[in-house]
Amino acid sequence: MTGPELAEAALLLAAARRPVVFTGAGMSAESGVPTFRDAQTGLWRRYDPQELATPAAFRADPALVWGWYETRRRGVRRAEPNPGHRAVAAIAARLPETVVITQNVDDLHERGGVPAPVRLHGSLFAPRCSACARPAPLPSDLPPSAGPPEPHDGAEPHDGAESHAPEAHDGPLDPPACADCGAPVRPGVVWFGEALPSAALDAAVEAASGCDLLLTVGTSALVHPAAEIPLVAARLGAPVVQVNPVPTPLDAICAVNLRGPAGEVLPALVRAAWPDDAVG
Ligand code: BJW
Ligand code: ZN
Repeated sequence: MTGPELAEAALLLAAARRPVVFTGAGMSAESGVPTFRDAQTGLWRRYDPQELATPAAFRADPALVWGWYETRRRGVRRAEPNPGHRAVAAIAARLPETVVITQNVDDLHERGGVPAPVRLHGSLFAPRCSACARPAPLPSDLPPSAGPPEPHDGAEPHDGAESHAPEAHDGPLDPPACADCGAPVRPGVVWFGEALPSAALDAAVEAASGCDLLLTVGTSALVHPAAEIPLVAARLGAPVVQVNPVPTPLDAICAVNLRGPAGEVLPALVRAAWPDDAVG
């Protein structure tokens, strides 16, 4: 990728000392992890993610919601960081005051070389009790020995075409019980209507308030309060550079819009910012 926009963004990145990289689901798309608003596949085709990612959905049908997250967690386990994740790590290595803020619940930034991103929406890998909040162990990733999942009310029959052998599970699944109080264990993510972890939100607002560049990557910027992080930076005068194949509500506040996939644009941006470095 080349062009005047890339050159302009590269100048901004090369001049930055305290950049914030703010990421959404598009960051992991080229790793094969579906974005939140992508159409669901397999058994999950008929469900709307916005309706599954709620406390009410979990209360109404814990097996449905737990099974959806287990399917996704296992998908993420099989995924690898893409060149975009590695480019973000290269920025953080070049500029040690970089803060990476992610809305993603996968672990691809960590595996891509950013050890401690600020996580606004939790993690697929930190289940906890839905009643007493005690952290719970992750279920084993071994395929269940009992065979295919039980049919479940309302779910489509599994036609086998999209199964992910040898990990046979892909469907509703009863959550484990808390070892302390027996209540169902829930995914350690932030659902609609729930407060974001205050330490993470505070860290994100502080970083955005003090940054000298905000690079937003792969987010539709539809979900609040996370979507306000780039706005905070812009309001305080930091240039905002966006990487996304399509327009978003952030277009208007961006100094540069780089239309393209993160896995191609970010390595090109790093190479253009520091042509003499062997990174990205
Ligand atoms: C590529 C690409 C490639 C593709 N390269 N790019 C203000 C206004 C309106 C509503 C609200 C408001 N404030 C709060 C609300 C309500 C609500 C909300 O925002 N609703 C909106 C939908 C209207 N917010 C909340 O409920 C939040 N809580 C809250 O406000 O609590 C108040 C409270 C305070 C005190 C006490 C109690 C309560 C919580 C929000 C939690 C969001 N959680 C989720 C689910 C996490 C678990 C899970 O994954 O299942 O987080 S929702 C979902 O959206 C997920 C994501 O992190 C988040 C953002 O999505 P993201 O990352 O932008 O993904 P997509 O799919 O939308 O977009 C992908 C983008 O990538 C696209 O643009 C593509 O083009 C692009 N792309 N390929 C680069 N290769
Ligand atoms: Zn408990």
